[in-house]
Amino acid sequence: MPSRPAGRAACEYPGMSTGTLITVAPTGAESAKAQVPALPVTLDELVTTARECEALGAAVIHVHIRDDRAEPTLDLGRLKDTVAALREQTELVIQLSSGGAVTDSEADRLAVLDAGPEMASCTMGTVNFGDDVFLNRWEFIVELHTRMQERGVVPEYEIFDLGHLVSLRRLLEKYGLPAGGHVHVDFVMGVPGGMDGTVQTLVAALQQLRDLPEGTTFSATGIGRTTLPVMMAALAAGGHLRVGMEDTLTYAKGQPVESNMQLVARAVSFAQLAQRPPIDPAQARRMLGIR
Ligand code: KMH
Ligand code: ZN
Repeated sequence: MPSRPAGRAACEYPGMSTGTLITVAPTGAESAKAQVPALPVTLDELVTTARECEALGAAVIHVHIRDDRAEPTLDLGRLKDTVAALREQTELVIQLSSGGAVTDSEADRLAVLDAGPEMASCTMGTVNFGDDVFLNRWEFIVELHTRMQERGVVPEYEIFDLGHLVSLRRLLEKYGLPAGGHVHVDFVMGVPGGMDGTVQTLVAALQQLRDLPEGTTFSATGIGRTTLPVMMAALAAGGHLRVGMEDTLTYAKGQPVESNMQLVARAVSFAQLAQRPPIDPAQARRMLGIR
């Protein structure tokens, strides 16, 4: 098993307020392998990426998988194989996407939990998604949340718009805390149709976070050109980071991303500069309430 990379935060959570949780989202469901050859789409590519990102400082992996034609899939057998391989070859917290692609059915998205992840995403509302709609009906959210409670799967609540925080508050008030008792949200900023990726919007989201249970933590990811401002603002606000090729394909103007490792390495550098070094997977599990 990989050992803690140099520069990891040594302190524990809570009281570990200086550490940064880095999540890598290496694949997503939106980009085509033909257009983005560096995208990890096979199980081998995914596991190799995961190992390398863990060695650099990632603690959580947000997983979307692809089929033999590199198309997004929620095939349960493949998901189970993916969870098993990542569990065997890394110590990363495995967070399966229950969002899938905008074309996936609610039934398939709920069945993701049958693959036995320790964590899964749970998007808190519908959002325009470029030319598409990412549909998340209230009844579906409630079903996902309660199934996760029953199975001990810890959610990461995905917030694409400010109203999603209102829904999260309502969800927790009506249906109780998630498995493990800790609330962690991820602000996905800069999606065309969702909240924009600016400091001002992050501040507005943080105001609303105050209405959530004490101790709620957040990470943030800025899509595309909002990657850097969101990363720096999140660090400054005491938040955590999600980076990866699901969200970012351009490293700098005119410079395509070469690999997920490049993005994780940059996040680690920023976190260290901010004197909030990355936490390791064991610390992440304690922070997130994963038993
Ligand atoms: N691919 C998006 C439609 C999630 O992973 O939970 C949904 C998404 C969110 O990426
Ligand atoms: Zn995702």
